[in-house]
Amino acid sequence: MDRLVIISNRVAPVTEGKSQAGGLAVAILEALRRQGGIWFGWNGEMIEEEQTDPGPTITESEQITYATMPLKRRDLEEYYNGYANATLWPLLHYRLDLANFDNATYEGYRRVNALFADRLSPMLRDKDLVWVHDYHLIPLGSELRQRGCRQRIGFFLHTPWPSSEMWQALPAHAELVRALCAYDLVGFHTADDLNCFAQCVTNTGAGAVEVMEDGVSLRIVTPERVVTGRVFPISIDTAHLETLARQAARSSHTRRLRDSLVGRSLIIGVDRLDYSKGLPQRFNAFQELLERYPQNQSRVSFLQIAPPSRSDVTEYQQIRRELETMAGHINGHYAEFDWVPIRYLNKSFGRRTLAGFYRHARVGLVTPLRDGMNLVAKEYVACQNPEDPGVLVLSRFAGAAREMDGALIVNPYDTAEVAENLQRALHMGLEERLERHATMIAQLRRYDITRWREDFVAALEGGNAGNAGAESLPSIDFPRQFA
Ligand code: GDG
Repeated sequence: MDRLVIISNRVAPVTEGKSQAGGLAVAILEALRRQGGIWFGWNGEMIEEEQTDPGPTITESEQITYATMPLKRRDLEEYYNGYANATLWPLLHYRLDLANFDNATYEGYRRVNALFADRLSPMLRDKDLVWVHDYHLIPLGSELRQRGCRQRIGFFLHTPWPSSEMWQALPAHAELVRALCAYDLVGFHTADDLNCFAQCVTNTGAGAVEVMEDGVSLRIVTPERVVTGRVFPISIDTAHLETLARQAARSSHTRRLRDSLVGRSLIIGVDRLDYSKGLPQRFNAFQELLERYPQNQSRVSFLQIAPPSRSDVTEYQQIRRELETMAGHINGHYAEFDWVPIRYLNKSFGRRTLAGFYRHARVGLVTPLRDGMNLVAKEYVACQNPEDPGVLVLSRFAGAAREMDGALIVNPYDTAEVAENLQRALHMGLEERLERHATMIAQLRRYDITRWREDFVAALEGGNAGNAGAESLPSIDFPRQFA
């Protein structure tokens, strides 16, 4: 088997039992644990301008070779906090109002991508399969090509790809689309994302787009190469989580949670603290539930776990303050001496503990305003007791809504609708819960994280004819212009 080399902004080695928040890190780790390979990227450390860059440090653990390097203060400020998280992230999540367009940060973004390419290219062997992850590293493929790398290089985007109109607001929009055309394979979570990307390719004249015979991929013909664009809906390690949740049902943390609820129903939310996750709207919807259906007062508790992320970016500091205030108001207004409606926790828990919490919760509440996929939705389903499962209430704007069709699908902006569906979920009979859970767990067993990785790697290996796994995907209605 050829060597798999994975590159992501942040490399996060995780030792068993230690908590890790963030979908990309969770997914890459699951993927590499099975196949082995190299994981290249930033080690999370910052060095000062005058310090000499020591280059990548190599460590090995559990079949995985970690090649990590520190970044300089200015690089981090411009590339990571700046262009990646204050320009691209909001834009990719349809938040033009929050996007900051600044040429200096774009230069920093290009500089760090070039630096990654400088450090990585000497490590590559001819037959390596190179897999670049996420919006931080869009230009890495073209930087590697400029350094003579002829390996097969794939790119996967973990966020949504926005409409072409939205994307064009970015001054560097055409340049970044052309940069994506330096890859052999470009993967997205959903057909909508792929279609929007293809539209951008057409509008910018970066290539000619055609639908491939498998019905789920696009062929993008550019003067330099033929690029495949395809849908790979990311998934979870379903079997592992099912076992973990079964075991965790008896753990001391789950017992403590259960005891603290004294028979009340639990609604759970688990999200990185991020404005894309729709947390203020979710808090409002929970309040609406208590108002519209007052019988839930003193009977239902809402546990929201929200580990802070990207706390150097102003918008993340603001949302944190906003949520603290909201939780304070709602609790101040409704709490009783023996009941607090919202348990709002800004910290992370181990995966086993989370699995036990998911299993104990009657409702999984996942209401992002936009989300590439949302792994929490899938994890919640996998952790349920199949004989007495809880109900998933899921935003229509999460990629997961395309697959999790047994969920109650809601519009996260519609507070009343979310409240009604929470009420419905809390009172749903066993038969309906069983039926809804069965369809979703079957999909998660069929298409798990291993399958996702194997499909991507096979498509990357197989050249443009690679259509591995295509039969397990729903066929896509591509717009006529690509047919
Ligand atoms: C990006 C995209 C896409 C959260 N809190 C804790 C914890 N987590 C874990 C969850 C889950 C992961 O972090 C979060 O993944 P999501 O998919 O929900 O969201 P993002 O972090 O925004 O991920 C997203 C994903 O990449 C993969 O492509 O689905 O759309 O935005 O696994 O369980 N884990 C632990 N403790 C916590 O407190 N252990």
